[in-house]
Amino acid sequence: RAPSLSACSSFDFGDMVWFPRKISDLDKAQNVLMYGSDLDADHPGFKDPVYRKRREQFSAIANNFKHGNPIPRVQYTPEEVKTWGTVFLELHRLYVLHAVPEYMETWPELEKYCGYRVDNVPQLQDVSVYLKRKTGFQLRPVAGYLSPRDFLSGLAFRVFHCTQYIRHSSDPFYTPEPDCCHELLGHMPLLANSSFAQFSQEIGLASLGASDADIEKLATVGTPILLVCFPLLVLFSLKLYFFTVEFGLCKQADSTFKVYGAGLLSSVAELQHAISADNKIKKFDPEVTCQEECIITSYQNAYYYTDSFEEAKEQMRAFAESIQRPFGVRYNPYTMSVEVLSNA
Ligand code: TIH
Ligand code: FE2
Repeated sequence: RAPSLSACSSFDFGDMVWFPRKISDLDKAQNVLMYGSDLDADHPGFKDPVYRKRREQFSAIANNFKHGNPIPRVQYTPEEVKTWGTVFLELHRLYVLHAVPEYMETWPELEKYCGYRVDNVPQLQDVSVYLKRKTGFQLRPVAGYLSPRDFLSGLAFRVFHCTQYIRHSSDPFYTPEPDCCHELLGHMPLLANSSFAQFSQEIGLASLGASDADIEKLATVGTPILLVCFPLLVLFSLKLYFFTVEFGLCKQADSTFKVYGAGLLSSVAELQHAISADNKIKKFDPEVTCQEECIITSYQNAYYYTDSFEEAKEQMRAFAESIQRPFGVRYNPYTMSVEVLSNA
């Protein structure tokens, strides 16, 4: 398939939007979209003044953070540790049955090096040091939902933006926004897997170069496939990210489905929902999946599977290559920077 390049044929390099070129540029790409410390009305913590106050402390840590700093340690309250323990215990039962083997493989190291225990919330700094050694990923604290553009840009540098606060105690089994249970239990075990780490970085690199204005406009108009072009990169990368890294499944040799999506691996309620709704599980196909709606505050309408991470990666790559960007990007690991190459 050769996508139409109509909307980008007259690209002028002077029009290129800003995006981070070196890892420290991520300090300038920190737009929090929702929640942050000013919680929205449908958030379970909205009416709880103690929770809101507490969230301000976490926002301050994230807002003051600069690349290269250690991530400040947090003393979690007994109530917070209790919530963590409830989520941890219940999920653990489900992981044994439903998590992909790659997820289970890294658990022992997280227990050994990062303090993963039912009575302890692991510290982001410890996890960051561990991941850096293992797959080159590092963590950055963030105050709430980061704009998709900024979040995906981080992945291009093997930086994962991580919330540090914990969900409200009233609903441990589902929360509408990411929290440390989601990051630590959902994402970290797989970021310690080198194939998965590579996959995550490639999604990030594929997303670089479109403006937020383009995304807004195109997201509301819908995404006719004929207009596939680089301004859609962020939107498409986001959808592919969402239905793989957040909600993906892998089909096993025995034809059962196992879960690797972090949004499922951190929610007892949605995990149970997904694995019991066979008719909602569809084969991952970037062309189809990038048209699916991402639902943020409740369960997904559909979940997508591949036969392996490698397959997801190959499909993602082929799709990213089919969308021609007027410039190329290449990551230089020695300088931790993105080089922009002219395609002309
Ligand atoms: N719903 C997830 C949970 O309850 O753990 C958190 C999120 C996943 C994806 C976005 S928010
Ligand atoms: Fe997530």
